[in-house]
Amino acid sequence: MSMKTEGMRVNLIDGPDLETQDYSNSAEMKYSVLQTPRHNGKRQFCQEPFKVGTACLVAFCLLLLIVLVATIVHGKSSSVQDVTSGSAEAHKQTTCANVSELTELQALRKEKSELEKERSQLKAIIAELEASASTPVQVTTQSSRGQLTTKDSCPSGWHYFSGSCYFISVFSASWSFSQASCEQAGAHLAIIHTPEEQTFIWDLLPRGHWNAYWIGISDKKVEDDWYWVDGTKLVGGFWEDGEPNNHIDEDCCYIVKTEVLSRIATKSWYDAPCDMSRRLICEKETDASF
Ligand SMILES: [Ca+2]
Ligand SMILES: [Ca+2]
Repeated sequence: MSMKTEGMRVNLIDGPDLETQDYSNSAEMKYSVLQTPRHNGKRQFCQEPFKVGTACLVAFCLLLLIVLVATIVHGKSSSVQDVTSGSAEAHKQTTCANVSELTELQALRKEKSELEKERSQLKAIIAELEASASTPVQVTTQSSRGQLTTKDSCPSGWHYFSGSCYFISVFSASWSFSQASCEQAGAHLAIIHTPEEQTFIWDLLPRGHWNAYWIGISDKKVEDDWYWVDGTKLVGGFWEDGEPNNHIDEDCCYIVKTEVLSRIATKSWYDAPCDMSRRLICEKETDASF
């Protein structure tokens, strides 16, 4: 192998050094110039995929890391939200339970207050009735049969008419409470059958703005089917014009004696809600003992 050939072989293997290469030989220079780019291009061609792959791998790892971090953060956030939401729901339920208990407590207190008020009223009624019953007096009056008699007697504060004594209260109570109060005294709410009896009671009542007194009749069981407290059915009655009208669920009857003088005894009955607080008229037959 000649020196020239050997030089060309070296150039083929190691590549030319363009700065130190002696290009005096034009053919050698031409060969070197032609070969060098091809040699470098092959290197770059081989290195580019690796660089791209590495970059992609790094980018993928970064993306994976970002996703991982985001997942952890989101998971923690969700957990915090779940805990917060659960705590809020528990707090809400506790608050609702407390409000319910408070409402129930207030209702019980109100009911207790009303019961205490009724108890106080009942005590006053019983005391008044017992006081009147403890001092019976002999009454000489004219019976319904027109005969004078001394056997009919009424307690102090009670008024005799035709075999019965009548008590007019100054206190007020519901219809049921009034009937119970009369029963405590061995009486009942007044049962009125005749215009004379109605007029007698009417004359006992003081006039007032709306002085109203329970009597012993109601249509609690069947609407517009009025019965006395002794179980007998009402016949007729002394209703005000337009009454009874059951205007606001009205099942109990009272007598009204207003300051208007034109109102008369035989048109003085009204129906009204039984839980209204009114004065009352008790009646007791005189053949029973006080
Ligand atoms: Ca009614
Ligand atoms: Ca009415």
